[in-house]
Amino acid sequence: MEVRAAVAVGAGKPLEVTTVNLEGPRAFEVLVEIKATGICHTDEFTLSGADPEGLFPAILGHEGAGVVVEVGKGVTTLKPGDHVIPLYTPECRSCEYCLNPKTNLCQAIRSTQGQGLMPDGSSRFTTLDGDPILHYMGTSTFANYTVVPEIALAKINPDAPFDKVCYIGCGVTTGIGAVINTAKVEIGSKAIVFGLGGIGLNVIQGLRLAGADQIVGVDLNPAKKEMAERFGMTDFVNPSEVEGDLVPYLVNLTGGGGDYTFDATGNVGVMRTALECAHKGWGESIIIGVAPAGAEIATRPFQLVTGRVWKGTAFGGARGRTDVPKIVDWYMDGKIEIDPMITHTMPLEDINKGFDLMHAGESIRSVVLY
Ligand code: NAD
Ligand code: DAO
Ligand code: ZN
Repeated sequence: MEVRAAVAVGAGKPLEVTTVNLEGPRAFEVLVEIKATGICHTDEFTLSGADPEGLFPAILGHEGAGVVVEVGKGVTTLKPGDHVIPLYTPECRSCEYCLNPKTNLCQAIRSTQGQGLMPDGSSRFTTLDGDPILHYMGTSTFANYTVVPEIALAKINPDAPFDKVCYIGCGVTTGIGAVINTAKVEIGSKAIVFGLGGIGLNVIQGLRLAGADQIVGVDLNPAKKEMAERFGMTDFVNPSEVEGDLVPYLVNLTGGGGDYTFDATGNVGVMRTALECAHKGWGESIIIGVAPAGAEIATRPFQLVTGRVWKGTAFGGARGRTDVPKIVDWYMDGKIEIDPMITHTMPLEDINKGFDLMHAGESIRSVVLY
């Protein structure tokens, strides 16, 4: 079938909105009509060429929501009409990783997904001339129809609005999950969050949900303060306004350091600061941000010897088919908020404007509506 898609034709080039061919689902695959998709910093990371795994031409997008149109042979858990969120971290429930409660990094289709291919090693997308176009993160939600493996689809409440819950496909789950699944924050904790963008704001609302007492937000952009306060931030720090070293300032502000600190910037210097302002003896620092290719983190080992812990998290430690439907229900029950974070919407034809808004620091989330 012919579908409309925004194709990433090369690093640093704008997406080209065009018509492409999409082959139907093969065995254990599902054709999904995408109704809405968020534009995440990670799409920008790949499009910019900074992503060492970035491949072109490809159809990017990993924060979508839509409806099942057709299922391939062998699909048993989904049927046409089901509402779904595609998962860039699948959950096969049978690989060595899925069977280990310590991780959410299902490896069932990891190698082909990383190559921009479906699990059988081929692509379903081609140009109208028949040249292959690669998938991205197993999801390719910058197309109005996409084919996704069954194990990479979470079935969700059919009453949930696509234009809001698409954000649960990455930002919401990553931020809230980092607090609940990775850090396992306790009631009364003190926390410091670096970067108050689409991920950091969700870390903040996760901390509020977990009952943290003090939630310090750190961002160079003062325009981020108001929204972060709305989601539960208790103190705002702009590093450019702090005289002297930021670490002792934050340690003093939190009465000894954060019980939990989070990097949601992707800057390795910030990651070091986040580790070092975690509380001596027990503070844990969680890396969420994805750093540029080749970047390395550093600290003095004595920081760890004296009890600080460095951790990382992917997709908030969530097991998508199990956890994403629950997070959609939390939204439907009013336990978490999403609407104010969707600051801009646009048709697919204007998707490059969504990237421009991100570059200008003007949006939290832009959502493409099909
Ligand atoms: P964003 O651009 O919306 O937000 C980043 C924020 O960090 C901005 O508000 C910016 O002003 C602030 N910032 C930048 N440099 C800073 C500094 N030196 N000190 C303080 N604040 C600074 O990005 P986002 O969508 O929130 O994503 C954040 C990071 O998380 C990115 O690196 C992204 O790739 C990554 N990410 C990781 C996962 C995961 O599973 N681990 C999932 C999605 C996104
Ligand atoms: O299992 O090796 C693996 C792949 C893990 C991918 C995790 C991706 C999380 C970070 C990228 C940000 C996604 C938007
Ligand atoms: Zn698995």
